[in-house]
Amino acid sequence: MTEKRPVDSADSASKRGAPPPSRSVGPVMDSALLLKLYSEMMLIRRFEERAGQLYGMGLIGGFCHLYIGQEAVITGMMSVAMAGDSIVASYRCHGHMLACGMDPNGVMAELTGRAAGYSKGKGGSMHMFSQEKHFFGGHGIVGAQVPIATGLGFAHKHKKDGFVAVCYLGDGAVNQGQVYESLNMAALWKLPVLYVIENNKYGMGTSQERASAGALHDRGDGYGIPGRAVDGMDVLAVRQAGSEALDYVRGGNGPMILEMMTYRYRGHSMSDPAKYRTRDEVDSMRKQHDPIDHLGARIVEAGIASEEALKEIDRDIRARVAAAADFATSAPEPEASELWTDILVEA
Ligand SMILES: Cc1ncc(C[n+]2csc(CCOP(=O)(O)OP(=O)(O)O)c2C)c(N)n1
Ligand SMILES: [Mg+2]
Repeated sequence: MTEKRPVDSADSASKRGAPPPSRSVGPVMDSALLLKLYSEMMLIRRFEERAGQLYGMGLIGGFCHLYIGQEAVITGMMSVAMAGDSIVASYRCHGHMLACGMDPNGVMAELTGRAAGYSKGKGGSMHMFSQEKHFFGGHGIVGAQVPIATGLGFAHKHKKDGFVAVCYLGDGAVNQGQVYESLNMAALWKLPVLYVIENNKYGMGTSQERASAGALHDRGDGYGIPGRAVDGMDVLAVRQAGSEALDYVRGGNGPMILEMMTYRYRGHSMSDPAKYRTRDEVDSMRKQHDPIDHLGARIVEAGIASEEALKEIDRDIRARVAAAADFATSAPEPEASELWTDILVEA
């Protein structure tokens, strides 16, 4: 429960309103760590590609929002979180679940609506939970995860368990009113909550620049919540900023905001005409900033692994994802009687 994920922690000496100065998160060229980060990002990429294929084949129903392009954010953050920290995300959450350590078979089976899925096939893409991995959804209402994370932060503070709540929200969600009610309470009661804005530049078909005034990481200014922008396409930059921010929040200083500058390559959901951006824009992001290619090149340059070795990792991951897809398409559907379960909890 209190096991720390592989983190190089550092002391936190910041005051509210003054985020800690940059510190190194340890030897950046730690070979095993770099390969682990590479594999974890690749697992999310291949899983999402496969989910997109299954959707196209009609094997996944309802909504499905792919995380392709944004893998460095959750991978870097989870590499510096503690195993008991609570994680809450939006509907673009498959990557978050995998990075939390949830089983790809169970996640894929939920996508295909099978009884072996994390929500017994009744939640689908946007509504999966794992108490064991401290993953609290998966939320289809834009911004709904923010008060939930704030409540989880309240619980961590009340229980004095040393854990924090990490809330992932989109650039579009930042304009929701409930976000500000949450920020106010989190700052007022110094709750251990880290708000991670995944600024992928678009909220459905609306560009963030057209929809939002000011810098998103400054949205906590009025409450004295420090905020910082981070290169969300660079897993090591995410890791470093995440480590510092988690130290700050865990150190009893109250909440903090990180704005991850990232990009989604695929459409908002599976039915997106993509008329709001050019193909050139997407291609140039992929070519110049892809988080997996970028880390792969660093690994090869540093002589940590050859290109062939990286391909081998990819082959293993593809096989693992193919097995998850086979499982998810052959596992039984829920019994009709399940329609009447998990509707109401009587306390
Ligand atoms: C309260 C609410 N309003 C509107 C919607 C419809 N909607 C779904 S996703 C979305 C855009 C959100 O964009 P962002 O927060 O940037 O997240 P991203 O999809 O980019 O990950 C909207 C408006 C919704 N689900 N809930
Ligand atoms: Mg967005």
